[in-house]
Amino acid sequence: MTTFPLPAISSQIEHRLASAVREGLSSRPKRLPPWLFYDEAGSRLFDEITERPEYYLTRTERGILAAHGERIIALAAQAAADRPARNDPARLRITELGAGSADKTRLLLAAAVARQGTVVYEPVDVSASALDAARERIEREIAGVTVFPRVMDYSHQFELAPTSDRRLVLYIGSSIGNFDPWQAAELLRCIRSGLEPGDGFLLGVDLVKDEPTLLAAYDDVAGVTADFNLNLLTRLNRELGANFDLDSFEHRAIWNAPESRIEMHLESRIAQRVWLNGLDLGVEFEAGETIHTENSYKYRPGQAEAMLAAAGFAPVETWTDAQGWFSVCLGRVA
Ligand code: AVI
Repeated sequence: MTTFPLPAISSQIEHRLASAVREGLSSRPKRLPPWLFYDEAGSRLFDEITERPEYYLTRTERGILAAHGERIIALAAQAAADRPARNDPARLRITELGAGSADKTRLLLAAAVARQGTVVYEPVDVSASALDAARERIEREIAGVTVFPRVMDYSHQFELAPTSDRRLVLYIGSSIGNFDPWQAAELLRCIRSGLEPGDGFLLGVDLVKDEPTLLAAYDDVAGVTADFNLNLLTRLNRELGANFDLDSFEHRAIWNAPESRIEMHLESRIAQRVWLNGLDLGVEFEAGETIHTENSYKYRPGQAEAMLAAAGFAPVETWTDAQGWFSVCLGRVA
């Protein structure tokens, strides 16, 4: 076997990546997990996607938070009638799963600062560099916010430092939609178990709508989503010494109505064999065969509240845009 020098990445991530790719490309049908999208280039491409006119999700959710941010903060801070507040008056701290660009979060942070003068913001992410960037940007841009970043893989374990504040945990941006229903249920239960009575949880979900609108959001005319999907192969070429020829793969977005999800695939245009040096693995593709790279579930009205209730949250209020495209639901730990 030829040895291939892998670039220096943390051994934990290297191991996780190697085993996910080996397992996914050896499966039938072939698949790769969506967390592989988010290397530096992929994170930048995702930010670009959120600015494409076809990707209605970000601006629709932002509109909901702009219209209802103050009420969301007020409800989250409100002491549950049957439970004493842990401090008086209840101070909120805002915890966000996935640091992202925090563009929409600033609406809630500003509402919290307006209500209580200052606020602690805890972005949670696996990437320390994403958290550093979030801290630097938010402390510079929003007066009154103190950022305590937490490096954590919240999909596996959710443990936060005890606080006398009431927490509002944000899981917005339709991120829950990238998990299969059983994984989503498990994740919500895991989050719930890390919270205390009276704490709030804000979930942003994308709703089912007409197929052309859904498909366009995941196959924009400028090709940014295609680049985002194909960048995954660039990452495997770089980090696992693979020889994927990007021109021989094509981005595909499919609406799977029975499963209520958009699927993203990478379709091989030709019959070919790809070699992954770092895994000492050869992978055969038939012409037209795909690698399934992402699911993005879309929900029906009422489904998000049912998911919250099943995980042990009492649904408090739901806000939806005028077109009925996106919902933000607040739940509270009973
Ligand atoms: C991060 N996640 C919620 C996005 C979504 O819409 O499922 C990822 C994405 N994939 C393609 N476009 C955006």
